[in-house]
Amino acid sequence: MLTIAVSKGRIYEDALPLLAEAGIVPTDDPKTCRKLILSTTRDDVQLVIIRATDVPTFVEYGAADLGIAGKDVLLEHGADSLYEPLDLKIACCRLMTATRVDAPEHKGRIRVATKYVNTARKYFAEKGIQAEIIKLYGSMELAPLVGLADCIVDLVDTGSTLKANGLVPRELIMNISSRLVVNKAAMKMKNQAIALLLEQLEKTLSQR
Ligand code: PRT
Ligand code: MG
Repeated sequence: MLTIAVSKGRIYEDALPLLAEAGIVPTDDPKTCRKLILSTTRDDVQLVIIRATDVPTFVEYGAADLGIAGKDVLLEHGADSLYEPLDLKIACCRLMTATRVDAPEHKGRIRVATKYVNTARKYFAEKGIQAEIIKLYGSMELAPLVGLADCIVDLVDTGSTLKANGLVPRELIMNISSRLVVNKAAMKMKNQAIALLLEQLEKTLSQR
C-alpha cells in the first residue's frame, strides 16, 4: 500500500487531475466527507488528508510514503529529511516581503510578522538586515496596519489580498510551487511502486 499525504484546499484541487493521470481517483470528496483516509480507485494507493504544514512531518516519520507540499512549507520545515524528486508546478505563487504603501525606507532593525519564521530569519540574515521576527498563524496583512510589524513575509498570488489592505509587495524571496516529497525509507522499501508513480507523474507533467 502507498499512502500519499495531501492537504485539503488548493493543493488538493490542483493535484487531483495529476493523480487521475496515474489512475488514482479518490472514492470520496474531502470537501463533503469527514474521512481523513480516502481510498482510491487503485487498491494499492490511499490518501491521507491533513493540514498543509503537517505534510512534511507525516512523510518524514513514514506515516505517509509520499506527500504533496508547497515549497514554502518545505523550506520552513527544513526538508533535508525528505526526498523531493518532482516539482509538480501546481499551486504556484511567490513568497514575498510586503509593507504599507506609505512605509518609510527602513533604517536599522525592523520587525517582521510572518508564519515563515525560519525562512524569514534566514532571508534577512543573508541580506545583513537586523530583523525581529514575530510569529503569526494567519492574517499577516493586519500586522503593519496596527503597528505590530514594519513588514510581512507572506505568499502572494494575484496581489489582491495585499492591495485590499493597503500593502504592496516589495521583494521576491522565492517562487513557490508544490513538490512531491518521498519518505527516505519508503523510497528503498517500496521502490518499484514509487518509481512507477514518479514515472507516470513525470510523463503527465512533460505533456502539460
Ligand atoms: O488554510 P489552512 O490554514 O488549512 O492551511 P494553508 O493556508 O497552509 O493551506 P492552503 O491550502 O491555503 O495553502 C496551501 C499551499 O498553497 C501553500 O503552502 C502554498 O504552497 C500554496 N499557495 C498557492 C497559496 C497561495 N497560492 C495563496 N495565494 N497559499 C496561500 N495563499 C494565500 C496567501 O497566504 C494570502 O493570504 O492567498 C493570499 C494571497 O493571494 P492573492 O491572490 O490575494 O495574492
Ligand atoms: Mg490557507
